[in-house]
Amino acid sequence: MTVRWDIFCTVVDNFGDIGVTWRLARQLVAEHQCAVRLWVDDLRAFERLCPQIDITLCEQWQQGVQVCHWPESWPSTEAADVVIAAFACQLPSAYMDAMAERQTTPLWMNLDYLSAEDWVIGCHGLPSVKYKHVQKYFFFPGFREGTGGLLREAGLLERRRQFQQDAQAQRIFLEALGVQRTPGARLISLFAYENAGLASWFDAMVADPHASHVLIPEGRVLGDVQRWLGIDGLKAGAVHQRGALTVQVLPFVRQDQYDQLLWCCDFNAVRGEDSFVRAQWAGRPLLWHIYQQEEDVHLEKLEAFLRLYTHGLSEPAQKAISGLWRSWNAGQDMAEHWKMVDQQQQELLEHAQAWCLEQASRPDLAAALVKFYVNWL
Ligand code: TRH
Repeated sequence: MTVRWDIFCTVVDNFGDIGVTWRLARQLVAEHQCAVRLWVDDLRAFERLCPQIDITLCEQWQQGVQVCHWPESWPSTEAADVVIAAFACQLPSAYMDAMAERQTTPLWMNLDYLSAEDWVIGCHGLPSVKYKHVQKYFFFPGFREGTGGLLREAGLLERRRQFQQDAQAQRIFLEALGVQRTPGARLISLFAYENAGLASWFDAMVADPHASHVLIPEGRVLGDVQRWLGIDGLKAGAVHQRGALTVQVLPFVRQDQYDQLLWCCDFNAVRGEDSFVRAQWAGRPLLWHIYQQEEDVHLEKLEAFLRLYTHGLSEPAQKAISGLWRSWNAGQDMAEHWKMVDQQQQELLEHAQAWCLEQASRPDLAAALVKFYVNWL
């Protein structure tokens, strides 16, 4: 019998909430034959990643997923067999009643934020609160055994490998985005929040003996790029050159195209949660702009990930990548660390590939959720 899943997503800000739940919903349908309803409160954010979304509809089918606009007044609807509240979002009280009224109690889980901190292993899978007799459980994604793993679709690494070996496919893909790769230049993608360290990084690339071509999908970092270029009204399509650096603004692309963009690049600057994971699957060195939290708790998460990620690197490579990430996240000068990263390029590339394979040797998050459900039954 088909298992029915309801995934609830409130878009707090940015694109991570919908980015993660959309991937998960599709994967549960495609690989686990689940019937999935994805409840989203903000279809406009969704439309940016998936332009096929019709923002006027209450209900629509997209790639096998029933996408429902989370309405202000909740309709009477039956609860599913498995209920996922993404990132601690609050379910409608009428839906919670529907869960409690079901003949068979549903499995209710909170899909948490990704963190490499040690405590995650101890909390993953633990019971959380109860609503009437319905128990909620914590489900933590993560990088280590004992966590829920990372979202990774079947065959992803093989598709990536083929694409990365196919220079023509990459050229066609980039040309469709208006990118003529500067010959010999290192290709870099840049997706970040506002960052005061950007000017020093760009200055370093201008003066670099090695050419760089930076591709920037439209978004929050553009203000800093504009200030650095000394121009206004920067839009998709704009290309500017300063010394050894070419800066190009891209449109915000579809989510699957974003993956391919990461696969094309030699170095990816990413942010938040979902693009951070996808850059790891790209198997290329990366720079993470972590989502800022109150009281700087995000800095602990950054350090926890760095401890894991840099394990096994030589001391110079470890220093280079950690220094670059810390500077970026503090909005500080990037020049010295960028130079060091450049010197450790080969080792960092091999390390990124090894890290990717190590992560891919664990069960993926969708499979882990399904297994959690089967074990719970
Ligand atoms: O947008 P984000 O900053 O999302 C953040 C984080 O998830 C953060 O942890 C969370 O608390 C906050 O949202 C509310 O970064 P993230 O997670 O990388 O999500 C971006 C999504 O956008 C990801 O699915 C990739 C997608 N994307 C595209 O589809 N096209 C693009 O052109 C780009 C740049 C991104």
